[in-house]
Amino acid sequence: MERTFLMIKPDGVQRNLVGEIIQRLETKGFTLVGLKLMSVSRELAEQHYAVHKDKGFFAGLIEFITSGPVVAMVWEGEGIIASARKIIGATNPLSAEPGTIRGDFGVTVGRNLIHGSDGSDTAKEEIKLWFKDEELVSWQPTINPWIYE
Ligand code: ABT
Ligand code: MG
Repeated sequence: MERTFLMIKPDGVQRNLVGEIIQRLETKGFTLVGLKLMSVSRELAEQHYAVHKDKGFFAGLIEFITSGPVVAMVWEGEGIIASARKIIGATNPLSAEPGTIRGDFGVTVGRNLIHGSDGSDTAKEEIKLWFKDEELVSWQPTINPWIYE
Protein backbone atom coordinates (compact mmCIF):
# COMPACT_ATOMS: atom_id res chain seq x y z
CA MET A 1 0.00 0.00 0.00
CA GLU A 2 1.24 3.41 -0.95
CA ARG A 3 0.81 6.68 0.95
CA THR A 4 0.68 10.26 -0.31
CA PHE A 5 0.54 13.72 1.19
CA LEU A 6 -2.38 15.92 0.12
CA MET A 7 -3.05 19.43 1.35
CA ILE A 8 -6.19 21.50 0.77
CA LYS A 9 -4.76 24.98 0.26
CA PRO A 10 -6.16 28.17 1.84
CA ASP A 11 -8.42 28.82 -1.17
CA GLY A 12 -10.01 25.37 -0.86
CA VAL A 13 -10.72 25.94 2.84
CA GLN A 14 -12.08 29.48 2.29
CA ARG A 15 -14.34 28.24 -0.52
CA ASN A 16 -15.85 25.49 1.67
CA LEU A 17 -14.52 22.71 -0.55
CA VAL A 18 -13.02 20.60 2.27
CA GLY A 19 -15.94 18.15 2.41
CA GLU A 20 -16.24 17.91 -1.39
CA ILE A 21 -12.53 17.18 -1.82
CA ILE A 22 -12.38 14.59 0.97
CA GLN A 23 -15.50 12.93 -0.42
CA ARG A 24 -13.93 12.47 -3.85
CA LEU A 25 -10.98 10.61 -2.34
CA GLU A 26 -13.14 8.57 0.04
CA THR A 27 -15.60 7.46 -2.62
CA LYS A 28 -12.72 6.50 -4.91
CA GLY A 29 -11.81 3.91 -2.28
CA PHE A 30 -8.75 5.49 -0.69
CA THR A 31 -8.14 5.49 3.06
CA LEU A 32 -7.55 8.55 5.22
CA VAL A 33 -4.70 7.90 7.67
CA GLY A 34 -3.88 11.46 8.84
CA LEU A 35 -5.84 14.71 8.96
CA LYS A 36 -5.37 18.14 10.52
CA LEU A 37 -6.54 21.70 10.01
CA MET A 38 -3.60 23.99 10.65
CA SER A 39 -1.99 27.32 9.93
CA VAL A 40 1.27 27.06 8.04
CA SER A 41 4.39 28.81 9.31
CA ARG A 42 6.61 30.60 6.83
CA GLU A 43 9.37 28.11 7.69
CA LEU A 44 7.20 25.07 6.88
CA ALA A 45 5.92 26.68 3.66
CA GLU A 46 9.47 27.44 2.52
CA GLN A 47 10.60 23.87 3.28
CA HIS A 48 7.60 22.38 1.48
CA TYR A 49 8.14 24.49 -1.64
CA ALA A 50 11.98 24.52 -1.46
CA VAL A 51 12.29 23.24 -5.07
CA HIS A 52 10.66 26.47 -6.26
CA LYS A 53 12.81 28.88 -4.20
CA ASP A 54 14.48 30.46 -7.22
CA LYS A 55 11.26 30.90 -9.20
CA GLY A 56 9.59 34.27 -9.73
CA PHE A 57 6.35 33.05 -8.17
CA PHE A 58 8.00 31.80 -4.94
CA ALA A 59 7.31 34.85 -2.73
CA GLY A 60 3.66 35.00 -3.80
CA LEU A 61 3.31 31.24 -3.30
CA ILE A 62 4.62 31.46 0.29
CA GLU A 63 2.33 34.46 1.01
CA PHE A 64 -0.62 32.46 -0.29
CA ILE A 65 0.07 29.18 1.52
CA THR A 66 0.55 31.02 4.85
CA SER A 67 -2.52 33.27 4.32
CA GLY A 68 -5.09 31.05 6.04
CA PRO A 69 -5.71 27.56 7.38
CA VAL A 70 -4.97 24.49 5.26
CA VAL A 71 -6.07 20.87 5.67
CA ALA A 72 -3.05 18.56 5.71
CA MET A 73 -3.79 14.91 4.99
CA VAL A 74 -2.14 11.56 4.44
CA TRP A 75 -4.07 9.08 2.28
CA GLU A 76 -3.36 5.43 1.57
CA GLY A 77 -4.20 3.11 -1.31
CA GLU A 78 -2.84 1.16 -4.25
CA GLY A 79 -1.27 3.52 -6.77
CA ILE A 80 -2.53 6.49 -4.81
CA ILE A 81 0.32 8.91 -5.63
CA ALA A 82 -0.40 8.96 -9.37
CA SER A 83 -4.14 8.43 -8.93
CA ALA A 84 -4.51 11.39 -6.57
CA ARG A 85 -2.62 13.59 -9.06
CA LYS A 86 -5.17 12.53 -11.69
CA ILE A 87 -8.10 13.24 -9.39
CA ILE A 88 -6.54 16.66 -8.64
CA GLY A 89 -5.90 17.52 -12.30
CA ALA A 90 -3.31 19.64 -14.12
CA THR A 91 -1.40 22.38 -12.25
CA ASN A 92 -3.12 25.12 -14.27
CA PRO A 93 -6.86 24.75 -13.58
CA LEU A 94 -7.74 26.12 -17.02
CA SER A 95 -5.92 23.14 -18.55
CA ALA A 96 -7.30 20.65 -16.02
CA GLU A 97 -9.97 18.29 -17.34
CA PRO A 98 -13.55 18.66 -16.12
CA GLY A 99 -14.14 15.98 -13.51
CA THR A 100 -10.87 16.79 -11.76
CA ILE A 101 -10.82 18.95 -8.63
CA ARG A 102 -8.91 21.77 -10.30
CA GLY A 103 -10.90 21.38 -13.54
CA ASP A 104 -14.21 21.61 -11.71
CA PHE A 105 -13.43 24.33 -9.16
CA GLY A 106 -10.32 26.30 -10.16
CA VAL A 107 -9.44 29.06 -12.61
CA THR A 108 -5.87 30.19 -11.93
CA VAL A 109 -2.55 28.45 -11.20
CA GLY A 110 -1.88 30.48 -8.06
CA ARG A 111 -5.25 29.36 -6.60
CA ASN A 112 -5.30 25.70 -7.54
CA LEU A 113 -6.99 24.40 -4.38
CA ILE A 114 -4.99 21.32 -3.44
CA HIS A 115 -1.49 19.93 -3.40
CA GLY A 116 -0.53 16.32 -4.03
CA SER A 117 2.90 14.69 -3.77
CA ASP A 118 4.36 14.11 -7.25
CA GLY A 119 6.35 10.89 -6.65
CA SER A 120 7.25 8.28 -4.06
CA ASP A 121 10.33 10.14 -2.77
CA THR A 122 8.49 13.45 -2.38
CA ALA A 123 5.53 11.65 -0.78
CA LYS A 124 7.81 10.19 1.90
CA GLU A 125 9.57 13.54 2.47
CA GLU A 126 6.35 15.52 2.64
CA ILE A 127 4.60 13.08 5.01
CA LYS A 128 7.62 13.36 7.32
CA LEU A 129 7.69 17.15 7.03
CA TRP A 130 3.99 17.64 7.84
CA PHE A 131 3.15 14.79 10.24
CA LYS A 132 4.62 13.15 13.32
CA ASP A 133 4.50 9.33 13.29
CA GLU A 134 1.97 9.30 16.14
CA GLU A 135 -0.41 11.51 14.13
CA LEU A 136 -0.85 8.77 11.52
CA VAL A 137 -3.24 5.87 12.05
CA SER A 138 -2.67 2.52 10.36
CA TRP A 139 -6.01 0.79 9.89
CA GLN A 140 -7.71 -1.62 7.52
CA PRO A 141 -11.19 -0.48 6.49
CA THR A 142 -13.57 -3.47 6.52
CA ILE A 143 -14.81 -2.35 3.10
CA ASN A 144 -11.38 -3.02 1.52
CA PRO A 145 -12.17 -6.56 0.25
CA TRP A 146 -14.88 -4.87 -1.85
CA ILE A 147 -12.34 -2.43 -3.29
CA TYR A 148 -9.30 -4.67 -3.78
CA GLU A 149 -9.34 -8.25 -5.09
P1 ABT B 1 1.47 21.59 -6.04
O1 ABT B 1 0.61 20.38 -5.81
O2 ABT B 1 1.01 22.78 -5.25
O3 ABT B 1 2.91 21.29 -5.84
O4 ABT B 1 1.22 21.94 -7.56
P2 ABT B 1 1.75 21.11 -8.80
O5 ABT B 1 2.67 20.02 -8.35
O6 ABT B 1 0.59 20.71 -9.64
O7 ABT B 1 2.57 22.20 -9.58
P3 ABT B 1 3.94 22.86 -9.20
B1 ABT B 1 4.77 23.12 -10.49
O8 ABT B 1 4.65 22.02 -8.18
O9 ABT B 1 3.52 24.23 -8.58
C1 ABT B 1 3.72 24.53 -7.21
C2 ABT B 1 2.91 25.73 -6.84
O10 ABT B 1 3.37 26.85 -7.53
C3 ABT B 1 2.31 27.52 -8.15
N1 ABT B 1 2.77 28.04 -9.42
C4 ABT B 1 3.39 27.21 -10.29
C5 ABT B 1 2.54 29.36 -9.71
O11 ABT B 1 1.97 30.09 -8.87
N2 ABT B 1 2.95 29.84 -10.90
C6 ABT B 1 3.58 29.03 -11.83
O12 ABT B 1 3.92 29.50 -12.92
C7 ABT B 1 3.80 27.65 -11.51
C8 ABT B 1 4.49 26.72 -12.48
C9 ABT B 1 1.21 26.50 -8.31
C10 ABT B 1 1.42 25.59 -7.16
N3 ABT B 1 0.65 26.00 -6.00
N4 ABT B 1 -0.14 26.85 -5.76
N5 ABT B 1 -0.88 27.50 -5.25
MG1 MG C 1 4.25 20.19 -7.00
